[in-house]
Amino acid sequence: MTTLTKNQKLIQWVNDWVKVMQPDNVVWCDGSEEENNRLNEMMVASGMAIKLDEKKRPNSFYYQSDPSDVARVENRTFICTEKEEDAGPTNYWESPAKMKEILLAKYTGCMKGRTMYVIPFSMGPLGSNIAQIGVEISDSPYVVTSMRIMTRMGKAVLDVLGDGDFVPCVHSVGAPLAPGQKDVKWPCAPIEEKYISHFPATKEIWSYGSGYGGNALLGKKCFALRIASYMAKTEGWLAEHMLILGLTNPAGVTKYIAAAFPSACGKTNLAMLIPSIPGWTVKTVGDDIAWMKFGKDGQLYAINPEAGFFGVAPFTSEQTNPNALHSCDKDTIFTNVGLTPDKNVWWEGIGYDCPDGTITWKNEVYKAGSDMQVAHPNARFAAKASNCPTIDPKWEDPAGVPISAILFGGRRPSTVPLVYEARSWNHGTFIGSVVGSEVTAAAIGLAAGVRRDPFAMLPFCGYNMADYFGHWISIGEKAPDKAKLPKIFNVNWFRKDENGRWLWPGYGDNSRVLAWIFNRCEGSVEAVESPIGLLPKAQDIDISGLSVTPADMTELLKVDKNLWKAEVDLIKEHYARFGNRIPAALNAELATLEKNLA
Ligand code: O2Y
Ligand code: MN
Repeated sequence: MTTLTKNQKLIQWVNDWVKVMQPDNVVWCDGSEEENNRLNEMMVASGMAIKLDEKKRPNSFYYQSDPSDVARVENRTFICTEKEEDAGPTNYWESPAKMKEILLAKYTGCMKGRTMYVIPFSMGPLGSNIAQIGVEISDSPYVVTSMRIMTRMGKAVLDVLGDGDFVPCVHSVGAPLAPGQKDVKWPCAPIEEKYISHFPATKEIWSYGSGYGGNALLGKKCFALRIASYMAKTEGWLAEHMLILGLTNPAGVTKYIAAAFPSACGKTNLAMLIPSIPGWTVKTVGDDIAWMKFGKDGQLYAINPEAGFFGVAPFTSEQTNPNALHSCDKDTIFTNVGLTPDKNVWWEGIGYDCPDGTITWKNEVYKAGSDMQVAHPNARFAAKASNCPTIDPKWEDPAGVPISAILFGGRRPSTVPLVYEARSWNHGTFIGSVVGSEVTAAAIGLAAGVRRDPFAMLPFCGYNMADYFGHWISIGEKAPDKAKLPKIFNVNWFRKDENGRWLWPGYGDNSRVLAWIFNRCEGSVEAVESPIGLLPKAQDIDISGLSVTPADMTELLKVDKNLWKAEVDLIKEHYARFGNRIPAALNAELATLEKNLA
């Protein structure tokens, strides 16, 4: 076994887990192309992977997961703190000792018949003072090749790590092989045996039983959000579920914007948006996660800790998001999409008919014209950020990019205007704390209403969410230069009229709202006070060439006091979940809103 490092703590940690997990082999991953090719060839030979047509999709591979292992599993995701209240009411909790006892039993002998891969990775550009290093051990070669896309992975990371500290990430698919036992295509454990466990106090991640996405690629949701959010609280920075984009105006001035939205709000589409207004451009720094720290100049700087996009394939098309589509032209791992007879990929909403004979994600043969589902709704591509046509020139800048504005938003068919600006950092924190999307009962099998997803962090906050709100307040208090704090806005692309007609076209036309936000940051446009915050004057949002009428604009920017009074009641219900842990500053913001509506 070549350890590739002299870091004694790391070598000892790996050796300890080798004793527990009893793999047949241990491989330290160097991240090289040769290693990647070797693993791909091995997975193709074993039947786990299919190589796509080299001319149509160079260096790209196709996978079908086990039908029970298709997404993050929130009810099997745990925050393990000594006191349950420190995990808070929005997380599944177990005590660290009990969870470690359960998992040590499961991990014992769990890699028999398999290889343990040691995967050093950096979240963020190597050597950036905002970046962090982790090491994942895993018995999944798919995890290795995926981590090579999603993070900076391999020997170079160990060189930067030296004797330093790393976040230890333990992963097994939980399917040991008896001598002579033939492996399955996608090994994993049954759902009730999966555990995605986080130990924030000791910065550890222990994942067992799933080989899919956020459950297995531990740098992403587990480290970059759940563990990092706790680190950020203790160290005074921000780890957020936010895209980062660079917006350039016709005069060539660029401002960077971070934005948090619950799922199904078009986050990746916004990150890669093609503006419909002449002269404006959007470049992509990241589509999912932002880590932000104050720079020496007092400005908040953000990096994208990831190196790839783990995007939802269905409904990604030339029409909805050509930049995401072309990010996966090559070097991509596709999971649970359709495999066409000419060894290409297909998914619902790709923009053309599915070829007869395509293999579905469930390995069935698609009959043209039938209503068979071809791709799983959570089918994914893992594509290199560097292959994105709109990647920002500063996306790998170790210093990060200066953030001028932070956006929140959800799917709100009524009540919430197209855009409004917070009056202050605390008011913006209040807006983030009440983010939510309206859901119909049928959509999620729950009661219809607003499903709150504060800061879009509901499944990703590694500690009590009310304390996380408090951390946001304290960032505003401790800011080295309060005048340089980003401005905070709420956007809502999803307003409908009383007949259920969308009032705003969305997609590239969202650039018209971004332009107003840009101009607010520059101080070149005025806003008007309202009970909920600062609103645009209708004439300051460019709707030229759109079918949006002045009456639509009035509706889009309307604040209906009665609807907002009902919203206040819903916010009180939402806050009540957190008892007396809600920061006083947020209760004060709620009281101000109520007073403004009286
Ligand atoms: O289902 C998964 O494991 C992936 S979830 C995901 C992937 C990329 C970006 N965001 C998410 C999310 O759930 O927010
Ligand atoms: Mn996400």
